[in-house]
Amino acid sequence: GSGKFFVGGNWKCNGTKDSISKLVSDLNSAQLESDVDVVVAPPFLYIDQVKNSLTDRIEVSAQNCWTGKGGAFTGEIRAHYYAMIRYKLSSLLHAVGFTDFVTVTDGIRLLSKNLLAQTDSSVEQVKDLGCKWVILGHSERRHIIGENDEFIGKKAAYALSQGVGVIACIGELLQEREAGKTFDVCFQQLKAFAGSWDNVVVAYEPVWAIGTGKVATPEQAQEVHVAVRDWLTKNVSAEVASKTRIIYGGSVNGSNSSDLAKKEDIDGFLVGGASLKGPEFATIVNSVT
Ligand code: G2H
Repeated sequence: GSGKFFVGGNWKCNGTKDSISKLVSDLNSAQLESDVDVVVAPPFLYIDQVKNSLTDRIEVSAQNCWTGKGGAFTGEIRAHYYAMIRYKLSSLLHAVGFTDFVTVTDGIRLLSKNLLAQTDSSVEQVKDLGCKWVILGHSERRHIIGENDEFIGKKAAYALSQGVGVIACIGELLQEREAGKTFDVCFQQLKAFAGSWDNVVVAYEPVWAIGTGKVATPEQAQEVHVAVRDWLTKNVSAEVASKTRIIYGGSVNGSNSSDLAKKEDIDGFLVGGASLKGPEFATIVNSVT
């Protein structure tokens, strides 16, 4: 493997003040192997609570961020995006002759259905809360919310420019795997993270393994991790390829993590469901070999 083992817990949109306080106290009392970078990514609304109660041993990550600074966007966690989309769509609707308020508003709602469901927070705020990392390109954002490589690439470049590390997620859909396109898809997605690689951890998360209980076999994961490392060698540098952590995500749990961790190119995990249970998450952290 490369560098220090890295395990991230992606809590996604789960938890309450109470359940998060329990999880934090379980994590605080867990015995964690010292040679592992451990990071958790709470929902935005709970980052401050977590940051104020969690041991410094564990770093905190945001689950998303915006491509620039915040500003005048009442009620939004995200910054510019909402306003930009509204502005573009309303100009478009005006241009094609819809001018009354209700039609324009409904039109915007319809056209921007997915885009408006975003919760991008400014990188400055993410940093201010004490987050060292941000998860970008997660398949739930790509495939449910509709984020594309270009947009993800901009977010990554901005986060890195502000000194926030990026957990860069890539991974193929089942039909892409079955069509033999796994490497192509992953390379395409990697390309979007072009730029500085110093503060990037690549998370390979095959979409068919996410939240499905259908974990990739150690061999399947290893095969893609090797391909990612080769891609880095050819397209960035041998040094970056050997230093960059490539972690696996998708239905990792306390029972399958140690077999995966034995593989040469699996440098850690991004854990969803199983990261909501402190003791199980600790088991995964401690599967470092
Ligand atoms: C993949 C993973 C964490 P889970 O999304 O990012 O989630 O472990 O629930 O499959």
